Amino acid sequence: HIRPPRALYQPQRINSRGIELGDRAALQALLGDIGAARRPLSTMAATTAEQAVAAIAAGRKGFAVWSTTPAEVRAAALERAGDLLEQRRTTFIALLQDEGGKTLDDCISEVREAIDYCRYYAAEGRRLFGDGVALPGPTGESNTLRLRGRGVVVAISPWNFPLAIFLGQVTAALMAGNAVVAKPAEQTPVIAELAVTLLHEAGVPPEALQLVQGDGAIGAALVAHPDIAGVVFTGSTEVARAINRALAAKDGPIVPLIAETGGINAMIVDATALPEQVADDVVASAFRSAGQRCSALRLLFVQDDVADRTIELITGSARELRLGDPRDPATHIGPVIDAEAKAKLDAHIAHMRRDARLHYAGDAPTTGTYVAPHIFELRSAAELTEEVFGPILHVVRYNASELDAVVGAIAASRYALTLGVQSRIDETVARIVDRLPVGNVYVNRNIIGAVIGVQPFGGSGLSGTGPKAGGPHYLPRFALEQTLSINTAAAGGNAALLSGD
Ligand code: UN1
Repeated sequence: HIRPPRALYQPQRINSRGIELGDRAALQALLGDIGAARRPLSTMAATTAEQAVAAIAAGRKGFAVWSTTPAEVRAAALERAGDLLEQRRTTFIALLQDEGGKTLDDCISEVREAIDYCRYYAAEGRRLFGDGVALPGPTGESNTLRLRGRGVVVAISPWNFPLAIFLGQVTAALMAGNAVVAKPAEQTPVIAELAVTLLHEAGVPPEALQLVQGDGAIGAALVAHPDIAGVVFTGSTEVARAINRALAAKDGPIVPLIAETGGINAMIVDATALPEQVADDVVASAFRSAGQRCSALRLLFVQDDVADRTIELITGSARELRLGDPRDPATHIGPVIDAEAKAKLDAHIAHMRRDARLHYAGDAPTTGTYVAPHIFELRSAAELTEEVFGPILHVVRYNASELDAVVGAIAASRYALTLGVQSRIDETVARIVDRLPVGNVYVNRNIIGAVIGVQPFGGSGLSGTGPKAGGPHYLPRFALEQTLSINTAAAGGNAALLSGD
C-alpha cells in the first residue's frame, strides 16, 4: 500500500513554552553593539593541570552542600537559569555567532535548546528526585527507592553546540545532585564562562559548579583523577574510547561514562518518496550548520529508478544556499570552526575528487575557513569509512532488490545515531527501521534538530553509550540508587525518616 502524496512538511522549531526569541531584524540591530563590546578570546587563561586537580577537591566540598540541597531548590535554580538565558538571549546569540561562527537561525535555535534543557531537567528532577518511589512490601515495613547524586562529575563538551550541549550536560548532572567540573571545547571558552556565571547567579554554589579551560590534556587530567564519580562527554568516538580506557586503567571506584559521539548517518530514499520533500530534507540535513552536527546526513542511498532526478533536485536546492559571514541574516551557511577542520575537510574533498563522481561543488568565500557544499557519488557505502564533519554528502544508488544489503551496510558501519527513511510504503519503513539499532529515526522529514523532551537524542555502538539527552532516562544515569527499608512497626520505628520531619 502506497500512501497518497501530501503537502511538504517542515518540522516546527518551537520550544516547550513556545517562546519566540524576537524578530530577526531587531536581534540583528542589537548584535552589532554586543559583538563589539566583548572581551578578546586571548584574555582567557587556560587552566593548569594542578588547578584542574584542585577543582575536583573543591568539588567534593561543593557536593556535600549541593547533594543535600532539596531537589526542589535545585530545580528552582535551573529554572532561574532558563529565565536568565531568555532575558540575555541577545548576548548569547551574539557570542554564538562570534565564537561559534553560527548563522542567526542556528544561534536562535541553540539558545532555545539551552533554555529547554534548563526547564526540562528541572521538571524531570522534580519528578524523579523528590521523595523517591514507595514500593509495596510487608506490613510493618516501608520500602523506598530514591535517587541521589554520585559525587563530582566531569563534563566535557564540544564546540558545535557550545551553549546547548554544555548546559545540557551541566544542568543534568547538577539536577541529579552532583557537583560538576566542566571542561568546554577550547574553541568556545567565552560562551561557557558566561553560562557558568549565569548558573552561579541562578543559585548554584560556586564549588558545586566549576569551570576549567583548556585542551584535551586538561580533560585527561580530570578523567584520570581518582575522586571523580562519572564523566559525561560529547565529541568524537576516538576521544570517548580514550576516556573509557583512562577510566578503566585507574584504581578506585568504577564510574559511569555517558558518551554521545559521532555517526555516519544515512538516509534511504525509495522510488515512492516525494522528490521535493527529499530535496528539502537532504539539503537541510547535510548542509545546514555547515554539516557540523553529529546528527547530520553523510550517506544518501537512493533507489536507482529515481536517482538522477533526485540528485538533480538536491543539487538545485543546494545552489540556492548562500555561504558567507554568519552575521549577515541572508547567510545560510557560515564557516567551519577552524583552519584545522577546514584542512581535514579539504583533504577529504581532494580524495573524493580523485575516487568518486562529483555531482556538485558549491562556491565558498576564498578567505576564512569556509568549505563549500559538495555532493559525491560512491560506488559503495564501504568507501566512506569515517565520519566527515562538514557539508559533504555522499550518494550511493541501490536497486529495489538490494534494500536488505543497504540496511546491512548501515549496520556494518557500527555507528547508530540518526537515520532518515523517505518512502510512502509503511512496510518498507518498518523493514528498515526494525533491523537497525539507530538512536533517532526520522521518516519523511529531515534528520537534524532533535527537540528536548520530544525527541530524546543519542545513539549506541560507535555513536555512544546513551542514555538519551533530553529524554526521561537521562537524569537517573547521573544518580545513585538507594533503597531504604525501614521497620515502621516496632515501638520507636523510624517512620519519621521518610516523612522528612
Ligand atoms: C551534536 O551535534 O553533537 O539533533 C549533537 C540535532 C542535535 C545534535 C546535537 N541535537 O541536530
